[in-house]
This record gives sequence, structure tokens and C-alpha cells, in this order.
Amino acid sequence: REDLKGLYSALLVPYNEDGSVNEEGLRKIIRHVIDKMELDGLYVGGSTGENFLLDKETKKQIFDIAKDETGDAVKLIAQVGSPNVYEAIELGQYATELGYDAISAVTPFYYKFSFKEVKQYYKDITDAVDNDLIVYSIPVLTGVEIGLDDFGELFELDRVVGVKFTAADFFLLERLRKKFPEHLIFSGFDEMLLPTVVNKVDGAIGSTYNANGPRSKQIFELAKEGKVEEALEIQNVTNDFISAVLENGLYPTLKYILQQETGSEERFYARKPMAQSTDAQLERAQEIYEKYIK
Ligand code: SI3
Repeated sequence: REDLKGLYSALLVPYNEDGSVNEEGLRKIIRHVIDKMELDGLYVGGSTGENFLLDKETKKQIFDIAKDETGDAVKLIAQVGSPNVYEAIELGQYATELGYDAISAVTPFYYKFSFKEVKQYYKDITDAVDNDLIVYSIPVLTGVEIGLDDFGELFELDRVVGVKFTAADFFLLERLRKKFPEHLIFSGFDEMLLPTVVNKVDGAIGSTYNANGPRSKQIFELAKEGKVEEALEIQNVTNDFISAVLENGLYPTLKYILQQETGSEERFYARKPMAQSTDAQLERAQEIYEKYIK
């Protein structure tokens, strides 16, 4: 799936104060990512979209809006994973019918599933959904670690075409790349984009690319051309930005910046139980916005 390579926005979703989707705001973010950030695709239904706080109908609504606003302009990957595998299958079929280019599924979490159970989960999804699948591995949030040999078993499943690797384990990343040259590897931590590109990932999916797209694209392109020194300079500024964002709160800061960038009057709320931004966070977000993005 050469066509899936590239830089993706882990799509941020703005909510209204009552927890419903702010559709106008979401459409504006999508336009911003496509037209101004000029990214290659959208990863819809991920952590950044607060997906794991949503009911099934709202997840479908977001898939609908993203497809409707995007058309065929960029690639679309639908994250459908959930410990409820029946829901994952239904969402995978739904996104596939809508025309999503691929699906992705987080490793099942909460219960301590054995690897045999994790593998069965991916087999159940790929057997039932007529689309290619990217494993979403994010041990920092799920607690699920997958080793080299286990990745090999998942990659043997029909239609498992790669992994979104959101981890800082560069030894495992290097081993994966060497052993599975035909599978897609997407980098998941934006602050580590450069070293993952040096390790020859095929693309990256991240939250900060929604706002810091141009620098991220430069890092990606320069590193691919072997211009590591130049890429590092941009990664350094990028990481000043990401450090400030993480210190102030990832969601409040990105929501504030995207509200400003899209010229939206309505505040971009978080979905409960995620806390709403405080005045102090909003003030700091404005400073970060002015210093790094505006
Ligand atoms: O599913 C998604 O929304 C993502 O792709 C998440 C993405 O990997 C982000 N990870 C987390 C834990 O939020 C990163 O983009 C992350 O926000 C960024 O690297 C800052 O740490």
C-alpha cells in the first residue's frame, strides 16, 4: 500500500459544551489540515479525537463528516478499534462502505488480554471487514506491549498491512523495519519524528501536525533526503513547541490554537470526563500560538 505513505493528522475533534460534535468546527479543522497544513491524510477516530469517550453513533457521525468534507482530496484512515470487537467490526464495515482507504484498530485494552486473544481480535476484524488494517500500538495508554515475533504473527494475517507505532522503543522499531520491509510503519510520537524517519518509517500520524504541519513536513522530507542536520534544527524548534504544548495540556492548547487558526467563534470544548480549559491554560495557549504558529 504505497499509496498510504505520508504525514497524517491525528484528527482533533471539537465538541460543544453539551458533549455533542461541533460539526462546523470539525469541518473547518479538516479544511485547515488539507488546505493549509497540506498533509497527506487524516487519521479519524484516534486518541486525539477523544474517540474512546464516544458512543458508536457519534463515532459514525465523525466518520461521515470527515469523508463528506474530504471527498477524495487526501487519504482517510478510520480508527475503529475498541475492546468491544463487535463494535470494531461494525465501524470497520461502516467506514469501508463510506470509502475510507484503510482502517486501523487499537490493541484491545482494559482486560489483560493474552497475545492469543489480541491476535484473534485482529483476525475477527480483518475476516469481517473488506479493507486493509493498520495495527494501532500505543502501550503508554493501553498498557499492551507487542514484541517483534508477535508483530510478525499479526503481519501474517490477511489484510494487516502495517502498524502505527506510538512508542519510544527505537530498538524494536529498528528490528521491525529490518524484518518487515514490506509492511507500513507509521511513527506516532511527533517529538520523535526525525529519528523514526531515520529508521525509515513510511509515514507519521500525530496530533501536533494539525497545527505544526509545515515544520513537520520539512522534517519528514529533509530526513528522507538524508539531510539530518537541517531536519534536526527544525525538530528542535518543533520540540520547543511540543514541550510547551504538553506542559500546558495537549488538548486545551491544540484546541485553542485550532480555534484561532480556523477563525471559529465558538470555543472548542473537550468531551467529559476530559476537563475543560482553565483561563490560565487559555492565556498560555495564546502565548504558545503567537510564539510558534501564528
Ligand atoms: O490516535 C491518535 O490520535 C494519535 O495518533 C495519537 C498520537 O500518536 C499522539 N499520541 C498521544 C498519546 O496523544 C501524538 O501525536 C502525541 O500527542 C504527540 O506526539 C505529543 O506527545
